[in-house]
Amino acid sequence: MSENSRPRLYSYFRSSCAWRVRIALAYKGIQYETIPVNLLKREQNDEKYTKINKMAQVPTLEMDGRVLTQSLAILEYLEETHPTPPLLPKDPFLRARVRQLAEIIASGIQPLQNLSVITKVSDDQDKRTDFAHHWIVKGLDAFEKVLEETSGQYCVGDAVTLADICLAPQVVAAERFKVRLDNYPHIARINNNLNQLEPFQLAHMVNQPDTPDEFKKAVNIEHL
Ligand SMILES: N[C@@H](CCC(=O)N[C@@H](CS)C(=O)NCC(=O)O)C(=O)O
Repeated sequence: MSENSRPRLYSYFRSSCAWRVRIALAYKGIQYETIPVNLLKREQNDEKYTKINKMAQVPTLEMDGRVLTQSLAILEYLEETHPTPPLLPKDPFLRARVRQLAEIIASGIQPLQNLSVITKVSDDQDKRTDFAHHWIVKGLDAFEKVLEETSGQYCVGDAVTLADICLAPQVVAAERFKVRLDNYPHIARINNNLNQLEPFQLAHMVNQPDTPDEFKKAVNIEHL
């Protein structure tokens, strides 16, 4: 890996964590190569891959001759190395608000819907869905309440931030676990606004090199 080569993102089309990084890369106009890691085929556990990602998860980003894991750490790195366009507000309190919202999803929801967690919960698909559903509802209830105070066009005011980057993939995961958005008017409204933006469309799971055909057909990209 040379310092000047194009960044390489180890990604899975439906992974909400890899999806966050895809949005940030697209938002900041950084060209990159996707290296698919098929989570259902357990490619994340391949010995070669766990050498670069000790948690056996996606995403992993190879950039500037170095390797980074953990999506929020990667997002912060991209923000610091490519500050324009920004994904954090200037005001320290609002920056904390953005991180507060991002953490609700990244720590409070996503780990509890993650493949390796729900497969430990039960062999029964319905029980797995119930488990993930419970935690998604708890987290989105809290997220929606914070949005009552912080949101404008997007999660915090009228500029896209890391909170929005966490939200858009989480909404799709919520729908997958049968959580309806009717109870979340702010989340639904903001998600709709985000889906109009090109970086969010480029990063969407239906638009990836490893997206299976049935997922490409399932969503009409023009109406994202
Ligand atoms: N905290 C990590 C979580 C990464 C993570 O859970 N990735 C999921 C996909 S969203 C994964 O690779 N799951 C594979 C598995 O559970 O075996 C991050 O934000 O990058």
